[in-house]
Amino acid sequence: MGFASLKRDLENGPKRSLTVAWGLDSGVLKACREALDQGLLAEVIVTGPIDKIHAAADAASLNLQGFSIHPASTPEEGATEAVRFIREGKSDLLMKGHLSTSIILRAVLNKERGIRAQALLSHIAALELPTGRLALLTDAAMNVKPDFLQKSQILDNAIQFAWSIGLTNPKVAVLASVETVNPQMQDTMDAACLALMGKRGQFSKKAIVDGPLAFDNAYSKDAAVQKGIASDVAGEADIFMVQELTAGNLLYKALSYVGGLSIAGVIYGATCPIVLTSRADSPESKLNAIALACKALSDK
Ligand code: COD
Repeated sequence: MGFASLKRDLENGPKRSLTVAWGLDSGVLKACREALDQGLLAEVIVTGPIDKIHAAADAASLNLQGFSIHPASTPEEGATEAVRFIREGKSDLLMKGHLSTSIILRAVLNKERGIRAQALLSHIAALELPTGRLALLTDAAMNVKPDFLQKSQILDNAIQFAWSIGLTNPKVAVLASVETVNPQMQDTMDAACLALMGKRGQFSKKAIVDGPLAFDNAYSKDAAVQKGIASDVAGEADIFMVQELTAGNLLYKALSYVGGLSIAGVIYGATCPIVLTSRADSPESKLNAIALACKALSDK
């Protein structure tokens, strides 16, 4: 399954309502227009200054039929109001507009007015590999230096998410810089413990977890064979888990810019998936991220 077949699968499913927080970004509005036109969405609510949202739409020659604009005068207010639409059940999906990631995440995490569902929220990106299948990468954008408990929660979120988009019984590679356990490298110890948790069935859904694996032997069966590594996951990983944000973010951007892969990301663990795109993402990538979030809702 690649992004094209993921979008095709959604054609006959329910059309969702999506709310964009501080949506004065032509690229985001364009992706929403496309998602409405392709029948993924039934409506788009946008928070922010009405005149600037119209100006962003005009700059991209977009018509705003199917959009409703809810006024907000600061990014913080735009984020809080957008989260309120989700909390009150008036909209199904949340999307980041032209505001910093931490502002929308703080509104989502707010203890009284937020929309947390799981103990930990985490970022999950879907990558279309050169073979055409989707794999997930986590966490490249939310949890900076997770401790072991948080790593296990990040992995649990990714396993649940994989099942929700149809990657059942996912194979997980917990990445480190080497594939052997080295007591001087905490990441290798944590990866081995996560793999053992997988073997003991300690995650909320079934998965085959192996680690530590270096990226070469996680990605390529040949590389694993040449190093003499016997692994059910090598070359077939559905989930690549990194162990800190910097590593994940570098990998995400290298795969996108150097590797040319299509990548789309969401935050998982709130009451709905949150579409998180960056300004530099292509319109296609933004549309893929909306489709990914719709797909994650499709088992609900
Ligand atoms: N899941 C659930 N609760 C969380 C999480 C999480 N991932 N992170 C923090 N919390 C809770 C804490 O337990 C606490 O109760 C409250 O939220 C505030 O926690 P702080 O003080 O650590 O959080 P903040 O507000 O300083 O920062 C939280 C952010 C998510 C905003 C922060 O971790 C962050 O900025 N992450 C990186 C986001 C980013 O810039 N990504 C872009 C990289 S491309």
